[in-house]
Amino acid sequence: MYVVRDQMHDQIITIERHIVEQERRYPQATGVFSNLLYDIALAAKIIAYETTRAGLVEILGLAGRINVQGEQQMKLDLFANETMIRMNSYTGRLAVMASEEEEDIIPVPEEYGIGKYVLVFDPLDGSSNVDVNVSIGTIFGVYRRKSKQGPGTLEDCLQMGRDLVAAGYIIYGSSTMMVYSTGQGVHGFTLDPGVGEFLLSHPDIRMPERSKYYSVNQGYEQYWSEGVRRFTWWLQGMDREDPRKPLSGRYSGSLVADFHRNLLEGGIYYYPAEATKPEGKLRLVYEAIPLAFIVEQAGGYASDGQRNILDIQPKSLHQRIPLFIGNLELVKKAEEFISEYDGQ
Ligand code: AHM
Ligand code: MG
Repeated sequence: MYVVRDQMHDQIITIERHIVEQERRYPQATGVFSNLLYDIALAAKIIAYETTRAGLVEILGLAGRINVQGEQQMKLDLFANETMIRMNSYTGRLAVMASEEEEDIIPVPEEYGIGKYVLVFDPLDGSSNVDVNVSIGTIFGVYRRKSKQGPGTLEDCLQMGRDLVAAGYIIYGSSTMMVYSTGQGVHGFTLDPGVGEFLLSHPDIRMPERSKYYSVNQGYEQYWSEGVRRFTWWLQGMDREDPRKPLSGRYSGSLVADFHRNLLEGGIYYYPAEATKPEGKLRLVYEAIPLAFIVEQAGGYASDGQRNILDIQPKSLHQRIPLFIGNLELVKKAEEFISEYDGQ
Protein backbone atom coordinates (compact mmCIF):
# COMPACT_ATOMS: atom_id res chain seq x y z
CA MET A 1 0.00 0.00 0.00
CA TYR A 2 1.26 3.49 -0.78
CA VAL A 3 1.05 5.78 2.21
CA VAL A 4 2.24 9.34 2.01
CA ARG A 5 4.66 10.21 4.77
CA ASP A 6 5.55 13.55 6.12
CA GLN A 7 9.23 13.49 5.12
CA MET A 8 10.44 15.64 8.03
CA HIS A 9 8.85 13.57 10.74
CA ASP A 10 8.16 10.38 8.84
CA GLN A 11 4.59 10.40 10.07
CA ILE A 12 1.62 8.65 8.63
CA ILE A 13 -1.27 11.06 8.12
CA THR A 14 -4.62 9.74 9.28
CA ILE A 15 -7.88 11.23 8.09
CA GLU A 16 -8.49 12.62 11.58
CA ARG A 17 -5.22 14.50 11.56
CA HIS A 18 -5.85 15.76 8.06
CA ILE A 19 -9.30 17.07 8.97
CA VAL A 20 -7.94 18.82 12.08
CA GLU A 21 -5.16 20.41 10.06
CA GLN A 22 -7.63 21.68 7.50
CA GLU A 23 -9.78 23.07 10.29
CA ARG A 24 -6.83 24.98 11.79
CA ARG A 25 -6.94 27.24 8.74
CA TYR A 26 -10.22 28.60 10.13
CA PRO A 27 -9.58 30.10 13.56
CA GLN A 28 -13.32 30.55 14.09
CA ALA A 29 -14.09 26.85 13.51
CA THR A 30 -15.72 25.10 16.46
CA GLY A 31 -14.83 21.53 15.54
CA VAL A 32 -18.42 20.52 14.80
CA PHE A 33 -17.76 20.22 11.11
CA SER A 34 -14.61 18.16 11.66
CA ASN A 35 -16.53 15.83 13.92
CA LEU A 36 -19.22 15.43 11.28
CA LEU A 37 -16.55 14.28 8.81
CA TYR A 38 -15.29 11.76 11.39
CA ASP A 39 -18.84 10.49 11.84
CA ILE A 40 -19.06 9.89 8.10
CA ALA A 41 -15.65 8.19 8.07
CA LEU A 42 -16.76 5.91 10.89
CA ALA A 43 -20.01 5.03 9.10
CA ALA A 44 -17.88 4.29 6.03
CA LYS A 45 -15.72 1.86 8.00
CA ILE A 46 -18.78 0.00 9.24
CA ILE A 47 -20.27 -0.18 5.72
CA ALA A 48 -16.88 -1.27 4.33
CA TYR A 49 -16.71 -4.04 6.91
CA GLU A 50 -20.12 -5.36 5.83
CA THR A 51 -19.59 -4.93 2.09
CA THR A 52 -16.38 -6.92 2.15
CA ARG A 53 -18.25 -9.74 3.90
CA ALA A 54 -21.19 -9.58 1.49
CA GLY A 55 -20.54 -13.01 0.09
CA LEU A 56 -20.33 -14.53 3.55
CA VAL A 57 -23.51 -13.47 5.23
CA GLU A 58 -27.12 -13.90 4.30
CA ILE A 59 -27.21 -10.17 3.61
CA LEU A 60 -27.10 -10.98 -0.13
CA GLY A 61 -30.33 -11.09 -2.08
CA LEU A 62 -33.26 -8.79 -2.32
CA ALA A 63 -34.84 -7.37 0.77
CA GLY A 64 -38.24 -7.79 -0.81
CA ARG A 65 -39.27 -4.20 -0.85
CA ILE A 66 -39.12 -1.56 -3.52
CA ASN A 67 -37.37 1.74 -2.80
CA VAL A 68 -38.74 5.19 -3.61
CA GLN A 69 -37.12 5.13 -7.06
CA GLY A 70 -39.25 2.10 -7.91
CA GLU A 71 -36.20 -0.15 -8.03
CA GLN A 72 -35.63 -3.33 -6.14
CA GLN A 73 -33.55 -2.63 -3.10
CA MET A 74 -30.92 -4.99 -1.84
CA LYS A 75 -30.22 -5.71 1.78
CA LEU A 76 -26.86 -4.09 1.75
CA ASP A 77 -28.49 -0.84 0.61
CA LEU A 78 -30.70 -0.95 3.67
CA PHE A 79 -27.77 -1.66 5.92
CA ALA A 80 -25.72 1.21 4.47
CA ASN A 81 -28.69 3.55 4.71
CA GLU A 82 -29.39 2.65 8.30
CA THR A 83 -25.73 2.95 9.23
CA MET A 84 -25.44 6.45 7.79
CA ILE A 85 -28.61 7.50 9.61
CA ARG A 86 -27.68 5.92 12.94
CA MET A 87 -24.15 7.29 12.96
CA ASN A 88 -25.39 10.81 12.29
CA SER A 89 -28.76 11.14 14.03
CA TYR A 90 -27.71 11.58 17.63
CA THR A 91 -24.67 13.78 17.35
CA GLY A 92 -26.32 17.18 17.62
CA ARG A 93 -24.35 18.25 14.57
CA LEU A 94 -27.09 17.93 11.95
CA ALA A 95 -30.40 19.71 11.39
CA VAL A 96 -31.73 17.23 8.84
CA MET A 97 -30.63 14.51 6.41
CA ALA A 98 -31.82 13.16 3.06
CA SER A 99 -31.00 9.80 1.52
CA GLU A 100 -31.52 8.35 -1.91
CA GLU A 101 -33.22 5.41 -0.19
CA GLU A 102 -35.78 7.48 1.75
CA GLU A 103 -38.78 9.14 0.24
CA ASP A 104 -38.82 12.15 2.57
CA ILE A 105 -36.26 14.15 4.47
CA ILE A 106 -34.90 12.41 7.57
CA PRO A 107 -35.46 14.48 10.71
CA VAL A 108 -32.97 14.26 13.57
CA PRO A 109 -34.40 13.55 17.04
CA GLU A 110 -34.77 16.90 18.79
CA GLU A 111 -33.80 15.59 22.21
CA TYR A 112 -30.19 15.22 21.04
CA GLY A 113 -29.98 18.79 19.84
CA ILE A 114 -30.43 20.25 16.39
CA GLY A 115 -27.20 21.19 14.67
CA LYS A 116 -26.38 23.58 11.88
CA TYR A 117 -25.37 21.15 9.13
CA VAL A 118 -27.32 19.18 6.54
CA LEU A 119 -26.21 15.79 5.20
CA VAL A 120 -27.40 14.31 1.89
CA PHE A 121 -26.22 10.90 0.73
CA ASP A 122 -26.54 7.94 -1.56
CA PRO A 123 -25.74 5.18 0.92
CA LEU A 124 -24.82 2.46 -1.57
CA ASP A 125 -24.39 3.47 -5.14
CA GLY A 126 -24.10 0.80 -7.82
CA SER A 127 -25.80 -1.78 -5.63
CA SER A 128 -26.73 -3.94 -8.62
CA ASN A 129 -23.04 -4.88 -8.48
CA VAL A 130 -23.14 -6.33 -4.97
CA ASP A 131 -23.94 -9.87 -6.05
CA VAL A 132 -21.13 -9.93 -8.59
CA ASN A 133 -18.35 -8.46 -6.46
CA VAL A 134 -17.79 -5.26 -8.43
CA SER A 135 -16.90 -2.01 -6.62
CA ILE A 136 -19.69 0.01 -5.05
CA GLY A 137 -19.70 3.29 -3.17
CA THR A 138 -21.27 5.85 -0.87
CA ILE A 139 -21.65 9.49 -1.94
CA PHE A 140 -22.30 12.43 0.40
CA GLY A 141 -22.68 16.19 0.51
CA VAL A 142 -22.72 18.57 3.49
CA TYR A 143 -24.43 21.97 3.56
CA ARG A 144 -25.03 24.61 6.20
CA ARG A 145 -28.70 24.78 7.10
CA LYS A 146 -30.63 27.68 5.61
CA SER A 147 -33.60 27.61 7.95
CA LYS A 148 -33.02 29.65 11.06
CA GLN A 149 -34.22 27.39 13.85
CA GLY A 150 -36.08 24.25 14.79
CA PRO A 151 -35.87 21.03 12.79
CA GLY A 152 -34.26 21.26 9.36
CA THR A 153 -36.51 21.53 6.32
CA LEU A 154 -36.85 20.25 2.78
CA GLU A 155 -35.35 23.55 1.55
CA ASP A 156 -32.25 22.85 3.63
CA CYS A 157 -31.74 19.69 1.57
CA LEU A 158 -32.47 21.34 -1.77
CA GLN A 159 -29.45 23.60 -2.01
CA MET A 160 -27.28 24.34 -5.01
CA GLY A 161 -23.90 22.67 -5.35
CA ARG A 162 -22.25 26.08 -5.01
CA ASP A 163 -23.39 26.08 -1.38
CA LEU A 164 -21.77 22.78 -0.43
CA VAL A 165 -19.29 22.98 2.43
CA ALA A 166 -17.98 19.48 1.80
CA ALA A 167 -18.58 16.50 -0.42
CA GLY A 168 -17.02 13.13 -0.88
CA TYR A 169 -17.38 9.49 -1.63
CA ILE A 170 -16.24 6.17 -0.33
CA ILE A 171 -15.36 3.43 -2.77
CA TYR A 172 -15.49 -0.18 -1.62
CA GLY A 173 -13.13 -1.79 -4.09
CA SER A 174 -9.87 -3.71 -4.03
CA SER A 175 -9.29 -1.44 -1.06
CA THR A 176 -11.69 0.99 0.61
CA MET A 177 -10.98 4.64 -0.07
CA MET A 178 -12.56 7.84 1.16
CA VAL A 179 -12.13 10.85 -1.06
CA TYR A 180 -13.35 14.24 0.13
CA SER A 181 -13.10 17.95 -0.39
CA THR A 182 -13.97 20.91 1.78
CA GLY A 183 -13.21 23.26 -1.08
CA GLN A 184 -9.45 23.05 -0.51
CA GLY A 185 -8.53 20.45 -3.06
CA VAL A 186 -9.45 16.79 -3.17
CA HIS A 187 -7.79 14.29 -0.87
CA GLY A 188 -7.94 10.51 -0.90
CA PHE A 189 -7.45 8.14 2.04
CA THR A 190 -7.04 4.38 1.91
CA LEU A 191 -8.47 2.30 4.72
CA ASP A 192 -5.92 0.10 6.43
CA PRO A 193 -8.25 -2.66 7.61
CA GLY A 194 -5.65 -3.92 10.11
CA VAL A 195 -5.57 -0.73 12.16
CA GLY A 196 -8.99 0.50 11.06
CA GLU A 197 -7.75 3.92 9.95
CA PHE A 198 -8.07 5.89 6.75
CA LEU A 199 -4.52 6.95 5.81
CA LEU A 200 -3.66 9.72 3.37
CA SER A 201 -2.66 8.00 0.15
CA HIS A 202 -3.69 10.48 -2.56
CA PRO A 203 -3.07 14.09 -1.44
CA ASP A 204 -4.34 16.92 -3.60
CA ILE A 205 -5.77 14.90 -6.47
CA ARG A 206 -5.81 16.74 -9.82
CA MET A 207 -7.40 15.31 -12.92
CA PRO A 208 -4.77 14.52 -15.55
CA GLU A 209 -4.99 16.80 -18.60
CA ARG A 210 -4.85 13.85 -20.95
CA SER A 211 -7.78 11.49 -20.76
CA LYS A 212 -7.67 7.75 -21.16
CA TYR A 213 -11.24 6.58 -20.68
CA TYR A 214 -14.88 7.21 -21.44
CA SER A 215 -17.60 5.56 -19.37
CA VAL A 216 -21.14 5.26 -20.64
CA ASN A 217 -23.74 2.51 -20.98
CA GLN A 218 -23.37 2.03 -24.72
CA GLY A 219 -26.15 -0.56 -24.68
CA TYR A 220 -28.60 2.34 -24.70
CA GLU A 221 -27.08 4.10 -27.71
CA GLN A 222 -30.28 3.68 -29.72
CA TYR A 223 -32.04 5.95 -27.19
CA TRP A 224 -29.46 8.74 -27.35
CA SER A 225 -29.81 12.09 -29.06
CA GLU A 226 -27.86 12.88 -32.21
CA GLY A 227 -25.51 15.13 -30.23
CA VAL A 228 -24.65 12.42 -27.69
CA ARG A 229 -24.11 9.87 -30.44
CA ARG A 230 -21.80 12.17 -32.37
CA PHE A 231 -19.94 13.14 -29.22
CA THR A 232 -19.30 9.43 -28.58
CA TRP A 233 -17.98 8.97 -32.12
CA TRP A 234 -15.68 11.91 -31.48
CA LEU A 235 -14.36 10.20 -28.31
CA GLN A 236 -13.83 7.09 -30.37
CA GLY A 237 -11.76 9.06 -32.89
CA MET A 238 -14.36 8.58 -35.64
CA ASP A 239 -15.18 12.24 -36.26
CA ARG A 240 -13.96 12.90 -39.82
CA GLU A 241 -13.35 16.59 -39.19
CA ASP A 242 -11.49 15.99 -35.96
CA PRO A 243 -9.98 12.50 -35.98
CA ARG A 244 -8.16 11.68 -32.76
CA LYS A 245 -6.73 8.78 -30.82
CA PRO A 246 -9.70 6.84 -29.46
CA LEU A 247 -10.28 6.71 -25.72
CA SER A 248 -10.75 3.30 -24.15
CA GLY A 249 -14.26 2.45 -23.01
CA ARG A 250 -14.70 1.47 -19.33
CA TYR A 251 -18.12 1.08 -17.71
CA SER A 252 -18.81 -0.86 -14.55
CA GLY A 253 -22.39 0.14 -13.70
CA SER A 254 -21.07 1.81 -10.53
CA LEU A 255 -20.88 5.56 -10.87
CA VAL A 256 -18.44 5.87 -7.97
CA ALA A 257 -16.05 3.31 -9.47
CA ASP A 258 -16.20 4.80 -12.95
CA PHE A 259 -15.88 8.34 -11.59
CA HIS A 260 -12.93 7.39 -9.39
CA ARG A 261 -11.06 5.76 -12.26
CA ASN A 262 -11.56 8.78 -14.47
CA LEU A 263 -10.57 11.17 -11.69
CA LEU A 264 -7.23 9.43 -11.27
CA GLU A 265 -6.54 8.40 -14.86
CA GLY A 266 -8.39 11.08 -16.85
CA GLY A 267 -11.65 10.66 -18.70
CA ILE A 268 -15.37 11.28 -18.75
CA TYR A 269 -18.43 9.50 -17.35
CA TYR A 270 -21.83 10.30 -18.80
CA TYR A 271 -25.38 9.17 -18.31
CA PRO A 272 -27.26 11.25 -20.88
CA ALA A 273 -30.95 11.88 -21.33
CA GLU A 274 -32.41 8.99 -23.32
CA ALA A 275 -35.61 8.61 -25.32
CA THR A 276 -36.85 6.23 -22.62
CA LYS A 277 -35.44 8.32 -19.74
CA PRO A 278 -35.69 11.95 -20.80
CA GLU A 279 -34.65 13.12 -17.34
CA GLY A 280 -31.57 10.90 -17.28
CA LYS A 281 -31.10 8.33 -14.53
CA LEU A 282 -28.87 9.79 -11.87
CA ARG A 283 -30.06 11.87 -8.95
CA LEU A 284 -29.13 15.51 -8.80
CA VAL A 285 -29.02 15.83 -5.00
CA TYR A 286 -27.26 12.62 -3.99
CA GLU A 287 -25.02 11.83 -6.95
CA ALA A 288 -24.52 14.61 -9.49
CA ILE A 289 -24.02 17.58 -7.16
CA PRO A 290 -21.53 16.05 -4.68
CA LEU A 291 -19.40 14.55 -7.46
CA ALA A 292 -19.58 17.83 -9.42
CA PHE A 293 -18.09 19.60 -6.39
CA ILE A 294 -15.26 17.05 -6.19
CA VAL A 295 -14.51 17.13 -9.90
CA GLU A 296 -14.36 20.92 -9.98
CA GLN A 297 -11.96 20.90 -7.04
CA ALA A 298 -9.77 18.50 -9.01
CA GLY A 299 -9.77 20.73 -12.11
CA GLY A 300 -12.60 18.96 -13.97
CA TYR A 301 -16.16 19.90 -14.79
CA ALA A 302 -19.71 18.50 -14.54
CA SER A 303 -22.66 19.44 -16.74
CA ASP A 304 -26.18 18.30 -17.55
CA GLY A 305 -25.23 18.84 -21.20
CA GLN A 306 -25.94 22.55 -21.07
CA ARG A 307 -25.35 23.92 -17.61
CA ASN A 308 -22.85 23.54 -14.82
CA ILE A 309 -24.37 21.06 -12.36
CA LEU A 310 -23.24 23.26 -9.46
CA ASP A 311 -25.48 26.10 -10.69
CA ILE A 312 -28.69 24.05 -10.84
CA GLN A 313 -31.26 24.64 -8.14
CA PRO A 314 -32.79 21.27 -7.15
CA LYS A 315 -36.57 21.32 -7.12
CA SER A 316 -37.27 17.98 -5.51
CA LEU A 317 -35.33 15.44 -3.45
CA HIS A 318 -35.25 12.64 -5.98
CA GLN A 319 -34.95 14.74 -9.11
CA ARG A 320 -33.00 13.04 -11.90
CA ILE A 321 -30.60 14.78 -14.25
CA PRO A 322 -28.45 13.92 -17.28
CA LEU A 323 -24.80 13.95 -16.18
CA PHE A 324 -21.52 14.52 -18.03
CA ILE A 325 -18.61 14.58 -15.60
CA GLY A 326 -14.85 14.44 -15.81
CA ASN A 327 -12.11 16.16 -17.76
CA LEU A 328 -13.01 19.80 -18.47
CA GLU A 329 -12.20 19.69 -22.18
CA LEU A 330 -14.26 16.54 -22.75
CA VAL A 331 -17.32 17.77 -20.86
CA LYS A 332 -17.19 21.10 -22.73
CA LYS A 333 -16.98 19.14 -25.97
CA ALA A 334 -20.12 17.20 -24.99
CA GLU A 335 -21.91 20.52 -24.43
CA GLU A 336 -20.79 21.70 -27.88
CA PHE A 337 -22.14 18.59 -29.61
CA ILE A 338 -25.42 18.80 -27.75
CA SER A 339 -25.86 22.46 -28.55
CA GLU A 340 -24.99 21.91 -32.24
CA TYR A 341 -27.04 18.78 -32.93
CA ASP A 342 -29.80 18.74 -30.36
CA GLY A 343 -30.64 22.42 -30.65
CA GLN A 344 -30.37 23.04 -26.92
P1 AHM B 1 -28.15 3.28 -7.98
O1 AHM B 1 -27.90 4.47 -7.12
O2 AHM B 1 -29.54 2.75 -7.84
O3 AHM B 1 -27.10 2.22 -7.79
O4 AHM B 1 -28.10 3.78 -9.52
C1 AHM B 1 -27.03 4.51 -9.97
C2 AHM B 1 -26.17 3.65 -10.84
C3 AHM B 1 -24.81 4.24 -11.10
O5 AHM B 1 -23.89 3.86 -10.11
C4 AHM B 1 -24.45 3.62 -12.42
O6 AHM B 1 -23.49 4.36 -13.13
C5 AHM B 1 -25.76 3.56 -13.12
O7 AHM B 1 -26.76 3.56 -12.11
C6 AHM B 1 -25.89 2.30 -13.92
O8 AHM B 1 -27.10 2.31 -14.60
P2 AHM B 1 -27.33 1.40 -15.90
O9 AHM B 1 -27.38 0.00 -15.40
O10 AHM B 1 -28.60 1.89 -16.46
O11 AHM B 1 -26.16 1.65 -16.81
MG1 MG C 1 -26.83 5.82 -6.70
